[in-house]
Amino acid sequence: MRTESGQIFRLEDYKPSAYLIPGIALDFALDADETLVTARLRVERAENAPDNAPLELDGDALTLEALRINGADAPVSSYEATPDKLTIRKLPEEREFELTIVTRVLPSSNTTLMGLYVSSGVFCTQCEAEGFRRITYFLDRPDILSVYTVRMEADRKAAPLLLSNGNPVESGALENGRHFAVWHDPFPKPSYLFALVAGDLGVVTDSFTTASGREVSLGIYVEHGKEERAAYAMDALKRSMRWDEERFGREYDLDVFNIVAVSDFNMGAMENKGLNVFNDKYVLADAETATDVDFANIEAIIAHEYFHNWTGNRITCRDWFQLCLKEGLTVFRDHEFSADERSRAVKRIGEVRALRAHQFPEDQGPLAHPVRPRRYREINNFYTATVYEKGSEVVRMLRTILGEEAFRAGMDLYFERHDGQAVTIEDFLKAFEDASGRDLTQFALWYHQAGTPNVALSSRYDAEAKTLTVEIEQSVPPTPSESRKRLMHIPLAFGLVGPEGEDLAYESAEGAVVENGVIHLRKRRHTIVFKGVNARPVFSVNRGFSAPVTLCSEGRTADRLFLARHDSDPFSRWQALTTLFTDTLIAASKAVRGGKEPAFADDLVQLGLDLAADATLEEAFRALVLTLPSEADVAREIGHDIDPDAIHTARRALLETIARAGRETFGDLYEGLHDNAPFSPDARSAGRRALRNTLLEYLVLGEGTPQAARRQFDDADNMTERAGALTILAQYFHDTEDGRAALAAFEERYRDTPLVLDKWLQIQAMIPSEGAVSLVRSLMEHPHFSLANPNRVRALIGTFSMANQTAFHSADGEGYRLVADTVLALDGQNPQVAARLATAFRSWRSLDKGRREHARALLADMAGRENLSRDLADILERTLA
Ligand code: 0A1
Ligand code: ZN
Repeated sequence: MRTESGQIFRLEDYKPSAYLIPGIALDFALDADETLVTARLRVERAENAPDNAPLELDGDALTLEALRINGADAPVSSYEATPDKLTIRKLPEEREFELTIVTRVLPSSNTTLMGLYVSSGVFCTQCEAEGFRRITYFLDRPDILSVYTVRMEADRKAAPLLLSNGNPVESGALENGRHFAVWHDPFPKPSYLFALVAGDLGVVTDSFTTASGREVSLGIYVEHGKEERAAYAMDALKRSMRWDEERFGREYDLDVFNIVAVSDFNMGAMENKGLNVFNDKYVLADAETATDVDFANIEAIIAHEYFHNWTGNRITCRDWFQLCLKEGLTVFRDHEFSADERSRAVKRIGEVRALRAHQFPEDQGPLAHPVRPRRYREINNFYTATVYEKGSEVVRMLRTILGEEAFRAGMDLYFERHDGQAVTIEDFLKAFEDASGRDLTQFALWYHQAGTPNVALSSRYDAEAKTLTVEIEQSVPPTPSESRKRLMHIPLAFGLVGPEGEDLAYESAEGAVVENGVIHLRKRRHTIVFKGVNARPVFSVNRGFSAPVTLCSEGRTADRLFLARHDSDPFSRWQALTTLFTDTLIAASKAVRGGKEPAFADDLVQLGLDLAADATLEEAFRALVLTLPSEADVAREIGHDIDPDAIHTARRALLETIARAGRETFGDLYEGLHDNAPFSPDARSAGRRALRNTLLEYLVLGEGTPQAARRQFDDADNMTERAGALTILAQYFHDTEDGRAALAAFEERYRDTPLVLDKWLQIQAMIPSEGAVSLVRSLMEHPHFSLANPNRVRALIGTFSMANQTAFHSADGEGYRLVADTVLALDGQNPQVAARLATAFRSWRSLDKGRREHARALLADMAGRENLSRDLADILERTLA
């Protein structure tokens, strides 16, 4: 494990490397206990580099076995090797030379899941961001691009399959039951994209013919017996490959494309060139074991990793500060893919909900950082919602500002200009400036400045003059180490909604640049006068969530009720309703705290019922309409002195109010949605199931008995409906016979299906009862649970900390203690996952005084421990600062 180090890396300190490594040949003698790695590096002194610059190679927990320079053993006095660095001071005079480095690594005792490790008997690697240095000493930075040739040998029985990046070259038998394979990747790549997999796995194969007629062999490798569950992933892969050709003109470039699913993985998946490695949760799916959300995630992540082949691999990052260059852009691409494959409106609402749930709290708390950070202590802590999701929003705004055509021209220029390079955000933006002739200087602040901008807005209509005057003001709140903010370029899509719901025309707009339905906010304050507006409109703004801002507009409830029913933009309809629900929940929470009964307006409840029953709307949209803002959503909007118990009580009261009002309608709707068609994971069918599950919760609450949920649980022929029913039984009836029986039946049925048992953990981790902490502690003793597997930890402890507000924030501090204990126990094994779990504390300052004190004490206690990993120390320090 890496030890704590206070070193801070800064963007402005970037220097090109004095040495390059254009080629590397790696040889692995694979053995789970002890693997010997022989790396032959072709090293070149960079032009302009001083002759005598020492060569400093990165390492992490390495043991050097041998070092040769141009084939001869290096004299001991010419170098210095520690587990985390190899410094060679005496080097040949020539500009080019060869280094041979032999290291010894220990795969089976590698619990960090970085570098070379073993997952369920399969050797695999994870090198992003800095895992390659756990395999061999190297210039482990993304601007060092090398052509890789990889030879592996292993026991043939234990590892009949030997995979690496690129194309297969050669394979054959060796003595003692061993065999070997050689792979060659012709595309120069950074070390973080290196991968190797060796083991005994089953496979699903297929092929894809590219637009220019090249045949690509596709393989998805999974545990034996699980091949059928990889069919959907294969289908998603082929659709992704076609889509990237059609939408971005990008073709695949190798003869093979392989995906391997492993069960121990720190993140979702990894885009290694030609050999994507996946968390099996994002590959395996069928009706019996996966929910519709799982299917959608698989489609999105398969696409995401595939799209990285161009945005990330062919064009990569100059340094890790540029992480959003590949991640924000690739998330944008996968969002667009899913929008094209499914319902665009529903997809957009989902994206915005996720952005608000994960990125907004990050941007508004102690861990806030710009989309392109300027400093870091541990890069692994920057795989954040800000870099990924806000990074994607920034690319989306770029498209809104430039328009589809100029955006595509900019992308084409970017691909053409930078193929094979390691570049920066400045290079990216320059391609769009050059392709469109626009100046993006002010827009670039979205990459450089942290914090969620606020936009305040008011409007008035003058019937006589036929003008609508809109006042808009922007402000960006201070964030850690950035107290003064500059004005942003905020593109706000809008419409003037007329009495019949149609968008009203206007003759002219003065006071800001307004083009193609978008207001370009660039100054602090704009007064925009729309002239020639024939009727009083309702101003609909930030349509489609065109800018990731918080909007504060005058609270005209009647206007919101109107927009929710009539706006032509479905996102805005949903947004209007959500704002109404959120405001009413904030008011109700206040009432509860003041000892009063919460009350809800009839017209709002009726609006919810009407939209839910509106057969002209897609079912998935109607399900979203009935999904109230979560407790965390309401807490975030309240923002300070939060009492999660009051929010819970208020939300429950609103659920019950709607349930009572809608009892009959919901019953009919629910029954009407049932069909006997065989299961299909398509978006339309998924939407029907989503609506059924949402209705089921209201039915159960309206009736006050678990019968309907029990029936759905028993009759379900797919996981979406079974897990949906179980969630409701667990939430509301966990201490009754029905709840207990359903949980036990589910456990029994899926005893041997780990990914499904994770759902069982997850569902229980969300139960908002007094006994929640002890239930989770007891589940940690369950044979299925293990701290060594990130999926188990996320399912139980991650869910508890993110989706069980009353229990995590329990007033006695025991929820915090549970998470803190787990974080500390995990840190010695897997610092990355421990650090990520610790981010659950990031909003601690916004809670009420008692909770704040408990959280502060625990954070301080953790931060004071000895031997914390750099990952965890960094998160704790920033959270407390
Ligand atoms: N580049 C991957 C994310 C990723 C990052 C680090 C990892 O190491 C544990 C693994 C995956 C992606 O964006 O999908
Ligand atoms: Zn990615």
